[in-house]
This record gives sequence, structure tokens and C-alpha cells, in this order.
Amino acid sequence: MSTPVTYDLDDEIAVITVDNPPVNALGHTTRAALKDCVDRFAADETARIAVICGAGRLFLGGADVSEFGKPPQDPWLPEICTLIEDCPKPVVASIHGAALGGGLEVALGCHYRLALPGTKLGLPEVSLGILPGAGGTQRAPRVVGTDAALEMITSGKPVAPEAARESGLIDRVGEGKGAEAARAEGVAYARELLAEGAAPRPVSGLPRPAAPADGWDTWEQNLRRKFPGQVAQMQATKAVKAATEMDLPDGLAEERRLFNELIDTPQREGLIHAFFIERKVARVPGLKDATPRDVQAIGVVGGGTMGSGIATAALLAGLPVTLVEMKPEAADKARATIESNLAGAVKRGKMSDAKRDAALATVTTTTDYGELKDADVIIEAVFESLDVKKDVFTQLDAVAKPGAVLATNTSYLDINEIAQATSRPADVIGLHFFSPAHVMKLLEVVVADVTGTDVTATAFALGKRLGKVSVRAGVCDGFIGNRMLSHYRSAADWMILHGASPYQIDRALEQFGFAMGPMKVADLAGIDIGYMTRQRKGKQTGVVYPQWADDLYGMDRLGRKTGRGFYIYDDESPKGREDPEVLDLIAKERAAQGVIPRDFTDDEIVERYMAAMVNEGARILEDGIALRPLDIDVVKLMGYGFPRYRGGPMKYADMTGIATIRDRLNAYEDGSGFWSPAALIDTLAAEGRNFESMNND
Ligand code: T1G
Repeated sequence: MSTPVTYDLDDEIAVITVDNPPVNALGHTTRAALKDCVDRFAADETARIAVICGAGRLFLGGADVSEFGKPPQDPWLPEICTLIEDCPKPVVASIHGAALGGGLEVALGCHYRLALPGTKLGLPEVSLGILPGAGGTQRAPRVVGTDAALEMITSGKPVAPEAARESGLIDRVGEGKGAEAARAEGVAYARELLAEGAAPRPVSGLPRPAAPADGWDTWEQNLRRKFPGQVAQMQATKAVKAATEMDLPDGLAEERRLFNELIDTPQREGLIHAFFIERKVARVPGLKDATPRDVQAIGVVGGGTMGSGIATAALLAGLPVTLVEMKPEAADKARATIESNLAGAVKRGKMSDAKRDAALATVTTTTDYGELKDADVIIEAVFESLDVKKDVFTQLDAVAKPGAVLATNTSYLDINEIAQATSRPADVIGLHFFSPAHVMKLLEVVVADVTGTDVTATAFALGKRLGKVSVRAGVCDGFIGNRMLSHYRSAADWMILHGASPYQIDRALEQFGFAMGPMKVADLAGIDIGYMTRQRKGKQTGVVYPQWADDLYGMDRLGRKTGRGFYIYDDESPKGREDPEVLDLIAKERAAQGVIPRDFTDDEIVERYMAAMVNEGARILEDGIALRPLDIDVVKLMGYGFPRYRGGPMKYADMTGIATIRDRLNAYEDGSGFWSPAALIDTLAAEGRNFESMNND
């Protein structure tokens, strides 16, 4: 078996190349081979300097995340970084693509550092619920200063080579791109260093870094505000603080102690689950051998918020767009919206002015369906009416070229019926974008009964090109995300009817980690959206009907957009304050239903809300709307503000215990059937299995 790290000589320069596809992760075998090569260099009398570089698309992608939670194996990465640092001969890191986490820590163990343009240099460990555990919290502050190191480590965001050179993180920005250029640039730099008689320059020789300019308390207050409820960022700050108080060896020992504490936390388990499922979700069972159709041009029907957003997403991905609207003024308005969206992308640094102008040159807005004749994928985003959509698809059927994929952006309508409005139902699929469509990463790919496998594969390939995280869903009212939302919103309504304040519910769930509580979400989306959904669905047996929400609609209190919904939004409280009149509406409904209100604890609120969410997730799996629990987790993480460090609702259930969820549901069941556990939950609990056991490829 070939070694994951090779050693060769270029004159007096030892070139150590890590080659462990796909990302040169520093798993046990790779660490052992890297250590052997460093030892070999130290003993090799021919070699006067060494260059460490990576094969493939990047330098080093960090520690092997799949090893976390398992007993660590020698040699440990911190030891290798120290071994490099203590080497009696100079070692150069020549970086391309990315040096992340342990990858950058290896580079910090080196004496000189070069990076090619476009390289990502970062310490993202906190996004995995851990901290840089191979010297990053000790060496980075010594090299770039405490404030810059704290920013890198607690944000987890990478820095570009030019900024890294300014901060001193690297010494030089090379030229070219790819592994070969990295090797060549690294060797050339090493030659220069030899000619200068450069000696090893260990970071351990640098003085202890100073405390942050604004003091530790300010940093920690900011972190509590930016990362509420999360532990890794605070723990990493403690490690950096140790760097300012201890010599390197003691600081490394303290870093290791703090790292090991994080390894055992549920947040590390949840975040690493999220890391892997966001990649695994694209490997849809049954899709492996399907070949996506070629997509070079996009058609969009409907230039409202969603249609213009979808068009913008396509343009950002370099795909030309033809957008059809019913009237010229509507087509012009759509173009203006697209221009505004792209201006925002330029402002956010997502796109250059030149690329924006080039993209706009590829947009055609028209009222003529015939101009869609060359589109490879046509995405309909018109009014949410089945008749309107069926009429659009009949027209598309008449103009679209053979093999074009016809997609609908509907958020709940029956795509099987839409498909039957065409002569090519196998080419019809759902692409459910989330608003704003050019920003939100989640895309539900809704597969209808007769959708072709290659059409589904085309949808996933397009989603990837648009920078989306695509999840395969089946056809039902609300697919995965909104179907679940409807159920756990009803759980909240049940609690309100029985005594919980809507404001306490929001507070409890935000404390649990949700970005926003359900009432704030309702105010943001619009009380009218919920009202229209209830009118469409009608009253359902066993489900509490939130009459108070209908009353708010009737009072034209539609949430943020009218300045009043569940909350009051005005200059006094732009983020919203509680509204006593809402509590009066609820009290009136309780009285009308003869309900005696009782108190709820925050824990009960969270446990009921989550039990309902998991229960509906189980039913979604039973119905085949989601193929795996991980699909459900990804939808909730990417589109509904579920706290990432809990890994998603189905991961939460696994970590809580399936039997515990079952027992809670049975205890809640009041004869309405609303709380009775799904059969799948009973089965998993009875068999001692969990949702993770269903997450096979
Ligand atoms: N460990 C294990 N597998 C990894 C991995 C890693 N570090 N990084 C990626 N993979 C897998 C990934 O799951 C996918 O697998 C495949 O590689 C391609 O990934 C001691 C403790 C490097 C920018 O956080 O950011 O170092 O789905 O699709 O888009 O202080 O991967 O194909 O089976 O993302 O080209 C710190 C995480 C670890 C970097 C490349 N490092 N990775 O992006 O490919 S903790 C990270 C990334 C650490 C030390 C600590 C990206 C990438 P599969 P991909 P990509």
C-alpha cells in the first residue's frame, strides 16, 4: 500500500509530501508517516532544509474528524508539530488550497510559511465543537498577536494569504496554483533561505503574547452575545489566555486539557454530526448511478421575490437566465429586483462589479414563453395555485425543448398533479427554494411519483452548482420542513391554549438554541401566511386551532410588516415587545373552550416541542417523504434555525434516548391522538435502535 507521506530530495532540499486523498486529513496512518519523514529529514545529512507540502487539491485539511470520540492513537498531532518545531534544521511549509485546523497547526510548527494565492488559512475547530488542539491556541497568538488569534480561533473563519502575510501568519505569498506550484514555490523559497544561511525559527522562541487590547472580560462578553449557549468559543479563549500566562510547554499541556474536556461534550457530538450529514445528504440512496443532464441555461417563470431570487442564484453560479413574466412592467420589475439582489452580492463581497455586469448581460426578461426554448432547466415560481401552475406547465410543455427539466418551486402543492399537466411527467420535479432564494442554502428536491432518476440527479447537480445543500423529499403537504413546522407549531399552540405564554415559549426555545422562537418566526414570515395555511387545511381533529392568531389577522396585525403581531414593533422596541392584547385574545379563547390555564416550566415547553418535532419526523420517515433521518436533520439545520450544536431534531432524539421520547409522548397523550408516538418510535425503542442506525448510504 502506498504511503500517505513521501520523502524525496531536490539537491539539499528534502521535500515531504502528504498525499492522503481527498483532503490530506491527518489521520493516524498519515501522522505516523509524517513523523517518520520528519525523523528521516533530521537524520539525513544530505538534506539541509525541508519543505512540507500537500498533494492533490490542498495542503492539509486538519485532523481526521472521523477519529473524534475514539481513543487517540500515537503519534498525536501536537507531538508532531513540536517535533517539527524542535528540528535542528529549518522546515518550510508550502501551502496551497487550504491549511485548516491541524493543517495550519503543522504549518505553525514549521519555521517558515509560504501560501499560494486563494489559499484558505484557518482554525475552524470551534465549528466542530472543539478547539485547536495541536498548538494553535499557543503558537497563533505568538505569531499574529492575541487579538488576531482570538478572532481566527473563536470565529473559525479562514484568512486569505495576503492578510496572513500582513499579520505575520505566513512569510510569503507565492505564485501559481495547485500542488505542483506549491512544491516548486516551496523549493525555491527553501533555496533562498539556504542561500541566506537561514536557521530554524521556532515559534517557541517568540515571547509570550500580551492580553487582548480590550481585556478578557470584553472578549468573553462578546462571545456570549455572538455564540449564545455554545461552549467551544469560551473554552478556546481560556486556552489562548493560557498562552499569555505560560511558557509554550505548559501552555500546550493546558490546551490539551481544555481540548479533552470539549471532546466529551454533547456539542462536539452534535456539530460533528452536522459536519458529516451536510455532505452525506447529497449521496441519495438509489441515485448513485444516475447521470445528470447537462445544464447550461436556466429558465424562470415568475419574477416575484422567489422567481427573481432563483434567477439571482443561477446568475451567481454563472448560468444565463431567461425569465418570463406576464406583463412587460412585471418583467422590468423582475430585472430591477435581480439587479438589486446582485448589488447586494457585490456589497457582501460575494461578486465583483465586473462579474455582476457580465451576469446581467446574460439575463433576458420577457413575456414570451417561446424564449424558454433553449433552457435546460425551467423553474416555475408563480402564485401558489394548483390551477395556475398546471396552466404554466401546460404552456412549458409546448415550448420547452426535449429533455428540459421542468421544475416547480411550490412549497406544498401536489407535484404529481402538476406533472400530469404535461406530456412529459418524468421530466417534472420540485425545487423548493427558501427565501431569499439567492442566500438561503437549503433546497428541497421534491421527487414526484414518476420523476426520472436522471432528472433527480440533474436537480442535485444544479443545487450543488448553485451552492445549495440539497435534500431529497417526497410529495406531501409541506414536504419535509414545512410539514414538520406545521406539527410542532401546533404543539406550541396546544401549550398556549393550556396556559403557556407565547412569550415564554419563545424565550424557552431561544434558550434551547433556536435562532428565533416560533412566535417571532410567525411575525417575521407574516401572520397572514399562517392564516392562509389554516384556511387551506381547515380545522384538524385533535389539533389545537389558534383562534387568537386568526383574531390577529382579522385585526390586520400581520407581524413585523404591519408593526404588530404577537409582538409590538416600534421605535421603542424595534425588536418587538410583548403585547398584553395578545394575552387577552388567548385568555378569551381559553375561556371559550373552558380550559383552565396552568403553568409550564421552560423544560416542559422544550421537551413537548421537541417531542412533537421528532414524532412528525418519524412519521415523515414512515411515509418515505424523507429517506433517512439525516435528511430531516439537514433540513432543520439549514432552513429552520435549529441549533447546529444539537445536530438536528433526529440527532437530538438519539442523544436524548428514543425510549425517553416515546415515554414523554405517551405521558402527554390526552386522548386527542396528537401526542401519540409514531409506530417507528415504538419500533426503534423496542429494538433498542436509534435514528442513526437508519442513516446508511
Ligand atoms: N476529517 C475527515 N474527513 C474530512 C475532513 C476532515 N478534517 N475534511 C473533509 N473530510 C471529508 C468530507 O467529509 C468529505 O467526505 C470529503 O472529505 C470531501 O470534503 C487537532 C482537532 C477541507 C475545505 O474543520 O472544511 O484539525 O462526503 O466535500 O468541498 O486542532 O472538507 O466525500 O465521504 O468538504 O473540497 C479541522 C473540514 C479538523 C476542515 C475541503 N479541519 N473540512 O472542502 O471537500 S479538527 C476542518 C473542510 C482539527 C486540530 C483539530 C473541507 C475542505 P465524503 P468536502 P471540499
